[in-house]
Amino acid sequence: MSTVVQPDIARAAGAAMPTRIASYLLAEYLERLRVDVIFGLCGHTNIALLDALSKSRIRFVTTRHEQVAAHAADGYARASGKPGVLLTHLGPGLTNATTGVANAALDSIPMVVIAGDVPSHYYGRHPHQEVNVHQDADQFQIYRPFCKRVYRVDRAADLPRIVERAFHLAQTGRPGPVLVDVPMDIFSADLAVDAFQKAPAEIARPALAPQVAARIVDALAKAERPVLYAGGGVISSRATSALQALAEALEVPVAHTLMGKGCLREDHPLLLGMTGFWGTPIANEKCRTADLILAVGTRLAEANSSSWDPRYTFSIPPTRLIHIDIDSAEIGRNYPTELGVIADARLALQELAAASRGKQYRSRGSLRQEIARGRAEFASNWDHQWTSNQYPLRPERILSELKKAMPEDGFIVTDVGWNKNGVGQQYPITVPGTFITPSGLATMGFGPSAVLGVKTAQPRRAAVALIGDGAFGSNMSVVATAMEANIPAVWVVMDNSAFGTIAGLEKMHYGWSYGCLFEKDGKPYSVDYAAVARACGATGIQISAADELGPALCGALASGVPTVIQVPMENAPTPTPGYWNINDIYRQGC
Ligand SMILES: Cc1ncc(C[n+]2csc(CCOP(=O)(O)OP(=O)(O)O)c2C)c(N)n1
Repeated sequence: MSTVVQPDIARAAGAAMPTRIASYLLAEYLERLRVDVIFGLCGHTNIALLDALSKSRIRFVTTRHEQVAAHAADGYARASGKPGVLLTHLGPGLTNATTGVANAALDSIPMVVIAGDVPSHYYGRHPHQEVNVHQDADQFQIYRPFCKRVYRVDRAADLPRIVERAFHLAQTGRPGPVLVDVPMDIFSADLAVDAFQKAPAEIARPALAPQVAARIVDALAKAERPVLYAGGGVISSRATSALQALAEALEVPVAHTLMGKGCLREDHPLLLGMTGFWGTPIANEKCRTADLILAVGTRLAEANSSSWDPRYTFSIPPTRLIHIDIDSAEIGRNYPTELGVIADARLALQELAAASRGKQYRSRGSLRQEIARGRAEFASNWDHQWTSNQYPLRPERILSELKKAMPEDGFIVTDVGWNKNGVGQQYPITVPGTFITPSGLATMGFGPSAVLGVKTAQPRRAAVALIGDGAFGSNMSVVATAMEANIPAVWVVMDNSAFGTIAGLEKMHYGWSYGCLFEKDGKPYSVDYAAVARACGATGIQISAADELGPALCGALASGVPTVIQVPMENAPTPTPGYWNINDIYRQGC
């Protein structure tokens, strides 16, 4: 009987092929994949890789909580276009990072998570921190619901193949996180010096066939009230120029999701704005009354679709829907679809733009005037607040000061709360990709940490985290990390002494905000976040009058020092022109 021997193992064991320790080979392989920064936190299971990283060109940014590292890796991926890389310890390290990795997954962000694990020779015996309640050495399964693939490396010889697969899968198709769970003995195993050879293949993304493009362009040209609807896929695939060319060629207005914001310059005459609960009335109305919508790179998810209620944002049918997405699972899920296309948003929109050049289309009548009027009418509800001197400040005043202080290509990183909803609805973004926000999982805690990754990816551009005090308070260690790693991020803390958005919701339905306010003995309780920043060696500024904010922002951006600007703010709700079904669910009484 012949014995089948794995060639890599045979080579590793044979005298002919020199070997080296796997972690050093891995670090060099990551360098060759152009990984230049890894965010993470140490543990006894991953220090072998840390030592290898210390001898590489890769920068390791140590955070003080794995959720921070995960969001930072996510922010880095969004701002660089490259996969984010996260390194965690086993058990509590991996579980601490779950929220950040799941958030990246639901926003289709490419990420490779490398986690240490228990020594493989102790699987199941409960070595220190093993997760084995249902199965031996089971920790990697914790990531299964939201990772594209979870790998546990059971043999050293598999490490090169699995790491290559992880980088391949994270970036191809619909991007997302992949877990590589590495038992610590495998980091220290011997591998043949040439074990890490294969690099992820270059991928030609799926394009749109010219005859399909001609059909779609024809449908748009003949439609009476067509709308282009752009999701985050348009931003992440860098398809905004093609979208603009298509919109202009056929004079079709453009609405967008939260993550699609920035798909057209905010002052473009064909831009309708964001749809849904926190959208704009003109975007909701034009989508609801459209005869044809071409949706690109969007999940048509609940918040942007007003809980799919046909009275508010989309009424499909009678509206016809053509939907282009990289993920076939998105097509036809929420609405009947006349034509679904699996394609990369940029390639598809480029093909459509080319096919639409010079094409005759139906008169759009007074469309541009209607858009201008609709947008101005809505803005008149709140634009007078842009100059409000009120103290605590109006949130709109904070936006206006930020707009004035920020270079056009600066990044605004939000969290959840007024910041996300208000920026999505009201802030004029003019450069695609400069609005970075958590949408799918919408986790509180994203903004303060993600800005670290954004600024690391684009050190020469401004990066401001616009966040609530709830979010900032949930992990203030970001300031210490910024100091240690010399990441001059700026945090603007919109301080309403509450989980304000939820406090407002509870107040509206139940008449009070029990459990949502920051209070001590029945009185508002406020943390001096600026002092916390100073305690970390960063700059901390307390705003005590509205006109102090502008100079504080300009100074912070120019200083090159991590800065926290604490801005007392009224808890004013974001206007909600759309609908959210939760508001029909709450019931009061016993
Ligand atoms: C981890 C997490 N917990 C809870 C929520 C629910 N939630 C949505 S908005 C919000 C309030 C956020 O408060 P803050 O950061 O102060 O911003 P504000 O609403 O006051 O603008 C909460 C708790 C969430 N999205 N994520």
